Amino acid sequence: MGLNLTQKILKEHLVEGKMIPGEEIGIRIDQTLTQDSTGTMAYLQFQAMGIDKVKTKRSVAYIDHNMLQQGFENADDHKYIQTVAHKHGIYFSRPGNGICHQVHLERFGVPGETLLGSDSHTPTAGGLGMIAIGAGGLDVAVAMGGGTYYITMPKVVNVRLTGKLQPFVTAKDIILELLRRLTVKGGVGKVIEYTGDGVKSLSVPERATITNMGAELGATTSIFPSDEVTRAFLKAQKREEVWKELLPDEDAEYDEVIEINLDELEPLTAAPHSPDNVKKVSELKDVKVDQVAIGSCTNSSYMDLMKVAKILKGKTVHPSVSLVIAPGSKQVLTMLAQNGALADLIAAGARILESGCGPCIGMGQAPASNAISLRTFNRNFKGRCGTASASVYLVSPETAAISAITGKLTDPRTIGEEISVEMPEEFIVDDNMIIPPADDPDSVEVIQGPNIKPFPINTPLKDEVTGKVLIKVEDNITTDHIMPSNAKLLPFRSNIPYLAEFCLTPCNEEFPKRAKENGGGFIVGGENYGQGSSREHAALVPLYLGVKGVLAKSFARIHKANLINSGILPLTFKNPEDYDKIQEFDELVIENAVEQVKGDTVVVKNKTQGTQYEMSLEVSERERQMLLAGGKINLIKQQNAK
Ligand code: MIC
Ligand code: SF4
Repeated sequence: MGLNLTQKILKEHLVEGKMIPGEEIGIRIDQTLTQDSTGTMAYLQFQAMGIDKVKTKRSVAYIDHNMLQQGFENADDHKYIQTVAHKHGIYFSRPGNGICHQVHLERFGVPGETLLGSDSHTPTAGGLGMIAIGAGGLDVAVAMGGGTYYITMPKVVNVRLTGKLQPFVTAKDIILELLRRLTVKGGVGKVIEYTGDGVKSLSVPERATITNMGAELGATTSIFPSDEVTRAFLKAQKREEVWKELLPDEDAEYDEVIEINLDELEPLTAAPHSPDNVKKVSELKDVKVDQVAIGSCTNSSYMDLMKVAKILKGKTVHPSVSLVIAPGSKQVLTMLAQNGALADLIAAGARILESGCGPCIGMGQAPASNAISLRTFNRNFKGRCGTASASVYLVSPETAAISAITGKLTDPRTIGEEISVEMPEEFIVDDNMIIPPADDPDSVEVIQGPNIKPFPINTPLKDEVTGKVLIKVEDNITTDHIMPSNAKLLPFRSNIPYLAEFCLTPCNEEFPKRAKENGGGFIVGGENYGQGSSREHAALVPLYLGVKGVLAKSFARIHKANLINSGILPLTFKNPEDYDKIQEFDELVIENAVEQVKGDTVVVKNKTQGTQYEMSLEVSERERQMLLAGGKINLIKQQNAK
């Protein structure tokens, strides 16, 4: 039986386990990336491991998220990351050089290699034929130290693309179509592998838009083959030497097959407040727009912004619209500047932001009260833009640009004139904003400013785990609910005690107070609890507040791993009706917890109601040891002591 591309790359990197879907496997990691809002924590953890130099083929630290610098905090973190990277063999991408995923695609990604990143959109590099996975900072720290990365062997879903995109229908619409069909939890436990004739017509940045937003499906990762299109892209980046052809075997088997005929697609949008609330743009009438934001790791490539520039050339942004554009990288911005497209954007009235995440993570450009914002980004969770009453629609750059002119959500096909942008034969390559690791690491002093506080560490599991239900929340709670991130809070990513004051407050303002007054307790969640980002703060902050376990209908992959790394029990209701019965403030107890956690079923007694719930503990043997030890760091310490 032939292998699909996912299986081929995983097989080549397999260190432990059998490649049977559902079983845990350990893989070797070739490359890592961090960004600044998760990086500080990751490097503190790396330093705590006492390893001098990273053991990966390539590790890169990016500064792209926390760039507003309203106080000293972000700049302190930047300085810490720069010096720690310099000392330990890590490349440092300076602020202004661009969004980690865009720059990694341009300058570092290698087909066939594995990449682990402390950001959920790391799968972007799957557009180059990498197995690229998002994880919590601690897992990335371990991988930098040469440690194995563990995942559940995924099922591989084959998305066969046939036909060709029609004018003004884009890669964004392909991934929105998939989100429409599969929903935000449809990809959990799966890798999405793209094949079919339609693949050939998609450039690497277009493929990367699709693999990027595969994160919103909850997928482990997404991947495209490495073919002549990939070669041309790498050649244009002056990196052809890293190219190799990587295709699935002709008789490859897949766990599931989905067909998408590109000819039949039309411009789509994810309406508020979820990336899977997908509608046809043509069917939404009279959506008046207040803000249009173009950029993010999904849609900020040279090709994307050139299309936007062509649409805006000679036009003026509608008087009621504020248009902001954040180019994905210094390379993109330089090229737009040199060929005059930047002048067209500015002349049309666009507000140009520096190359970084910016409004995508609420770092500035919060829309007005009750505003409608069209964004080329990947997440439209309520409040993520910085304004709780605003409504965000996710769209393609073409739809965004046209709508910025008309002032309402507009199907770009209605403007008539077809635009074409050719992939450049050569990109402007200048890595002067990437600082290589020091030749003399001993002379490098790591600078750790006062904003950087120690992170909490759990204690080994106690035999009796008790506490109240501190909060009960619905399905699809995101890490943006658990640990909100915006311009006010992002500067405190290295300050867990401060962040704790905001934990789960979008769901209930009282949560931090309740947790403190009761000395911790339990969280009850619905389906897909913890979807979204990789931020381990969504586990570290509950840990700091004394949360001992989360009882949910199901969990998102990265968040579940982060809970386990922190020694917090992720328990799944065996009988979903129990979710309906359990109430806030019920007093829970897990008796004989140590014994119970050694098995697959944990009985949680509800002392208030005089009932009990059978919960599944769906973890590997290795994860079980972590839960018993009180988290990954404790387990590593125990193992080192032996
Ligand atoms: C996001 O898009 O939510 C982020 C900000 O990039 C996060 C990482 C973080 O919270 O720092 C992610 O996607 O993992
Ligand atoms: Fe940055 Fe937004 Fe991409 Fe997250 S999703 S890495 S915040 S651009």
